Amino acid sequence: MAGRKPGVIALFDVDGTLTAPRKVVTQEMLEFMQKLKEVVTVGVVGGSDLVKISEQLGKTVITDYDYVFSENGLVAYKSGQLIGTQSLKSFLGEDKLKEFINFTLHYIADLDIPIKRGTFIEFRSGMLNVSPIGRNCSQEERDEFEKFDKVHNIRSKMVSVLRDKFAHLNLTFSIGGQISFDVFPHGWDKTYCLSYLEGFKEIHFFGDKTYKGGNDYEIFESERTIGHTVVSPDDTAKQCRSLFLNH
Ligand code: M1P
Repeated sequence: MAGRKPGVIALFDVDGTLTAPRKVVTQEMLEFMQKLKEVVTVGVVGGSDLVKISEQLGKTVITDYDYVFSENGLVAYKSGQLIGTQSLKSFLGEDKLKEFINFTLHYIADLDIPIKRGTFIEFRSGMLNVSPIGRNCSQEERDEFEKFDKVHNIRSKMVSVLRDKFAHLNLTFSIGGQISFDVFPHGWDKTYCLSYLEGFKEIHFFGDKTYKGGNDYEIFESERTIGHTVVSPDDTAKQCRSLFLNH
């Protein structure tokens, strides 16, 4: 594409960076991203699976962006083509996986929280997503859980129990959204997607959870990226305008 800066990629987190958390991207942001694609390579890296990223960024997401990394890049697409996947099942093996799932479901069963719905563990390609309230709660119930969790620390207490109990499995627990946390092997955080970007000399990463413990922290801190902290999708567009569009 004429006018594109060679060797430069702008890589974006999804929730809180391109969209409001778990909400659909605005038309304005979509148009902005298309404009940005004229001057740099553009990629997206989310903790969610492709189904959820598509709900937020649109059904044509894998062709709209040069790179789409779902599950932190454990499932990776380039120009609409699948270029790599990682498997948690192969990494852990069925026995350890079952032990972890059984313990986690027992823990949730014993948890006294105001409401519970369904899908407490979502089994993804490279990770498990664990939700104490259950993933198929409504938007209102999701917002209520988030508030409740801020006061009662349901997820962080659960994570610390799981981290101790399964220390031997070398797992990372990442609280990136409102109602759940992701579980994957050490190193399978968002830095994983950088293995697909060897040819780039400048990798600009934009994310909102770039603080220690946030799910953008590792990639933000990586020596391979130039990290940018944003506070909202509008802030993302503003920072990109001044960095890449010179206004
Ligand atoms: O992108 C951040 C997180 O988004 C979702 O979290 P929640 O449903 O808790 O708001 C999940 O898809 C999670 O995997 C992801 O990290």
